[in-house]
Amino acid sequence: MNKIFPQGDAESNTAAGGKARPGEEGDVPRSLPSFLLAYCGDPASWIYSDQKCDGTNNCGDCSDELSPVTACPPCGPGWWRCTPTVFKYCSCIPRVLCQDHVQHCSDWSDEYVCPGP
Ligand SMILES: [Ca+2]
Ligand SMILES: [Ca+2]
Repeated sequence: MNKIFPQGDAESNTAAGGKARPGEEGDVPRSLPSFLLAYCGDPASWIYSDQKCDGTNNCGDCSDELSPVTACPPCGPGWWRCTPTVFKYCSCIPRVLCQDHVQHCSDWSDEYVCPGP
């Protein structure tokens, strides 16, 4: 996953005081412009705004993927809608996980309903 770092001079970021780099646990992203950030259902947690609605559970509670915190569009063409068994995904799994003989949906629809990638 590519992360967006702010454009512009790096010196102003260091000046803002960070030993911690953005993305590290416990870091408060004071030095980043707010448009680069999105907050999770738990306001203490944050993600880069491009991690919102990307299908991956970045917040840990899926609040970056699911209402009411975000209004993400439904699964795209590369995704299969189901309740995943894996922590990494929220309401969709990538279709490459269909028909791979491993259960990724709680109802097994990735193996028995999804036609595959
Ligand atoms: Ca996400
Ligand atoms: Ca599967």
